[in-house]
Amino acid sequence: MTDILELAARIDRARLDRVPIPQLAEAESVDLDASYDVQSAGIELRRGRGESVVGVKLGFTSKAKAEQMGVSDVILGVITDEMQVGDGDAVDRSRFIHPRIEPEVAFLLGADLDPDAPADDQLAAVAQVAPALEIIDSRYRDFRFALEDVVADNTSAAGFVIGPWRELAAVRAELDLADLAVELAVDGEPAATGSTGDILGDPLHAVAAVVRMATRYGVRVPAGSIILAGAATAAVPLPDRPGAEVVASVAGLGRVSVTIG
Ligand code: OOG
Repeated sequence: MTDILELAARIDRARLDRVPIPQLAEAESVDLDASYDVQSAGIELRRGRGESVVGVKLGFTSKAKAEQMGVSDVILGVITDEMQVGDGDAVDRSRFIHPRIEPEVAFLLGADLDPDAPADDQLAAVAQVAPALEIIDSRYRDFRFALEDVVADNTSAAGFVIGPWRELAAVRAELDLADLAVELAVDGEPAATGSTGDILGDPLHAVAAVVRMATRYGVRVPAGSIILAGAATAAVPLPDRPGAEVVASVAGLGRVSVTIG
């Protein structure tokens, strides 16, 4: 039988020690359900140290990301308060192993997600929207993994930055959320470009995907949760020069930035 707690502890130790480990799926029989159990056991370890869960993230919602990593299914991870970096603040790069950064769209829930409600009513639970940055950092050697590995590793979640929130209804009255240009810039130079439409065809589709996966894998997503809808472009390495600035801009929504401390 797969030892869920042992695998969770192994990944947790890799993260804390910043020493990458071999993929699990190579040596152990870990199926996708077991991987989500490992992820959840890892989150319990973090909660035991005082971290709070603040939301969820999706991964591999864009073709660019799925192709970059050679993986095809959408995956769900959990984000905690310890991962959040303030907009414009410095992030300590030495916390990570081989971090990458990607531009995203984030949603804030004003109500609980109701798995039994029709898709349109689920959207009504979303109160606000913001441009966001996600820092990912695989705990596996060479940033290489199978789907089961990356799910067990909490979908490489490592950090996130949320830009200015705006009321979703006001934004939708003004803009087509499925067709906004996205740019990731490092020190003012474009590093990746895409469109919000690259996120599941429309980042709002992330809400139904979260409902489906959270129900299936027993993840709670209450009012007040943040949803990171997934990257719009491939990820780029987090620069390692102190003072370097990374900015994500989403046309019409605004910008969000982080500097390397
Ligand atoms: C997994 C996380 C992918 C996204 O937005 O596609 C992800 C990884 O690439 O390490 O967060």
